Amino acid sequence: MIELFGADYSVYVRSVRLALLEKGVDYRLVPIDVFALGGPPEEHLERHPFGKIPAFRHDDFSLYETVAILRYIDEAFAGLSLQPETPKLRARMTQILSVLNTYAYRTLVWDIYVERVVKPGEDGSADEVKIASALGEARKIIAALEALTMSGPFLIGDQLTLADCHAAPMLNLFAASEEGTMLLEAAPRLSNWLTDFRTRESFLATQPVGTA
Ligand SMILES: N[C@@H](CCC(=O)N[C@@H](CS)C(=O)NCC(=O)O)C(=O)O
Repeated sequence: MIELFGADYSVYVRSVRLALLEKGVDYRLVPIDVFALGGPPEEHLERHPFGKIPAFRHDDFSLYETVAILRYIDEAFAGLSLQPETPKLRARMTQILSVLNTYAYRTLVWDIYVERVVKPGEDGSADEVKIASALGEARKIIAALEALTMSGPFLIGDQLTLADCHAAPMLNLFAASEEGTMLLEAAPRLSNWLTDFRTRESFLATQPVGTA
């Protein structure tokens, strides 16, 4: 029995859902609202001491941190392998995962997407200073990811990997901002990969409810 604790709007939760679907592993999404007034529910803090989503449980084995969960899913279950065999390609995949976590998430999702797309829709206004000061870093991130994107249908060439599962939800949100559209135009390999990935069954099946 697999339980994934989180919310469908979360890019990190979606990465895990993509890996589960691509592996063909059944799971139950248990809704957790980490942004609730008063903070994450007390019982969630026992699963995840930092109060983030996702958290994961397979029978009596509990885990948090998305990359650890992604690797576990790939290694604990049969099905398509989502990690390259060779040391060099495996290192490239890990490098992309690390760039996404360390640099991309905060800048692309919070500093740009949330400010430009989410806040105005909530009757707030975008923090233009925050967006403007994130743009240089965003340009660097997109250029780095473009340089790491290999030729072929996936980020690591011919093999669908955990890097695709983790990158697609984040870049999909970033692309919804005008800054994202503009920066992705200068990254043709990455843009083509994103356009193709958006048509995958797993991606369509994990669309957050209420979004197109
Ligand atoms: N290092 C965590 C990051 C997860 C994360 O930041 N999740 C976001 C949602 S996409 C979250 O829980 N945010 C709540 C908060 O920051 O309070 C991981 O790899 O799983």
